[in-house]
Amino acid sequence: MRLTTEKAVRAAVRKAVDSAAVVDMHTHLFEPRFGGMLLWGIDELLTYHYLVAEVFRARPELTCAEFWQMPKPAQAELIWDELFVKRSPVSEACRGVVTCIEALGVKPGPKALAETRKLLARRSPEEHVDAVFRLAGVTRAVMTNDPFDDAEREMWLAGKGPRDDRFVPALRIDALFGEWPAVAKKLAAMGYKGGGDAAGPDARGIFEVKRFLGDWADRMKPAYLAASLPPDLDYPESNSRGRVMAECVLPFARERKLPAAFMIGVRKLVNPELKLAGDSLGLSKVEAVERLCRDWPDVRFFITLLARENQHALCIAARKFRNLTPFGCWWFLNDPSIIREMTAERLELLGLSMIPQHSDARVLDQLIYKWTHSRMVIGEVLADKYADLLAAGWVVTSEQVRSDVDRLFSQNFLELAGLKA
Ligand code: HDL
Ligand code: ZN
Repeated sequence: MRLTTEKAVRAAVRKAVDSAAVVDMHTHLFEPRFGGMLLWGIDELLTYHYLVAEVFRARPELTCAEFWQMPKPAQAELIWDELFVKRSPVSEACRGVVTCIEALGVKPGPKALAETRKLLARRSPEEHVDAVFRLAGVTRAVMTNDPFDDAEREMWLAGKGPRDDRFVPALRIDALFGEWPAVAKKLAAMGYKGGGDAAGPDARGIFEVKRFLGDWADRMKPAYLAASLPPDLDYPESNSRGRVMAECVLPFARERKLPAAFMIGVRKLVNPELKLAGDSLGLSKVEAVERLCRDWPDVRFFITLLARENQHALCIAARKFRNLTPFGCWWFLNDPSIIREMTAERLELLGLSMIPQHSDARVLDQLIYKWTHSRMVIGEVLADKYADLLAAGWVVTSEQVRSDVDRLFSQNFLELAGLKA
């Protein structure tokens, strides 16, 4: 239907965005068959590492050691008291908990922690997956599956069922990019015995890394190969990481037509006491991303960078290389003010050829808030763009808006990853 007024255009965009089925291309969620590895419920929501970093700021005298030795429910109660009762939950991570509680049907307020615990105590993980996927409007969530994690490896080797195909595997390979002697030790413990030295794997080592990747790709059938990498990543590199990248990972990705999803810019554990909350960011080398895309034109790269200052250059790099798809507002960028800025520059420079968001959810319930909040902001930015088009005299129809929005929230990823709709 043709939309002839700005009001009608904005209403159509809002409707399309709020009802779009989402394929979430990067999460840390697990199918219920993985048991306790799937985190869900209010205590997990409150002890999410984003909130842990914030509670230490509210309680400067509380030592990290004291906090970590508290049982999880006590940690949750402390965070609730400091960030939700004594103070208004204005941060994005805190507001997210409020959005979840409200969506789950509990009246937000000082008593909501107890209420939500009571509500969810009656639920099975499977029931909660159904409820949360429905509330979040998510149809599929890509997991982060790390064969170097002992517990997870055992789960995959045991092949416990039943599979829930709303969860899509992704083969996480950060560990391959460490110093080769340590990498070789880990691989040898799994039966992949390759040689090499500090400069990286030798021919046998290269063969064994590719055999490892092949075995796990056969086992997991991943949507892509995934790795989070530090800001100093360069390409090419004459070190262990560079040799594994150029001799193992990228040739394997090309042979198997598997996309590579690289998340670049994390500086691990700048404050080790905070554990998962202790990571920070750094400026990445966008030129390295350009060289990767230039030298491996048959590999699809999904790239997200952690520094706000890298985002414009990443869009320009994507204009130069069609095998580069920027995705998501990752981690410290997943805040309304920055999502707005990143979405506008991506639409202005890349049109609809990008993936505006992923949730990075670690706790199942987070799908609700991460997508509710993102739909709100992305929808506003999109509505501005269609209003501009209308003002320029373009014919805007609700059908075209719907089709465009579906590209952004699901189709782009499904097509580029070669997944069935
Ligand atoms: O490496 C990653 O996948 C990051 O997303 C980290 O998991 C990070 O801790 C995170 O949770 N970001 O949202
Ligand atoms: Zn992540």
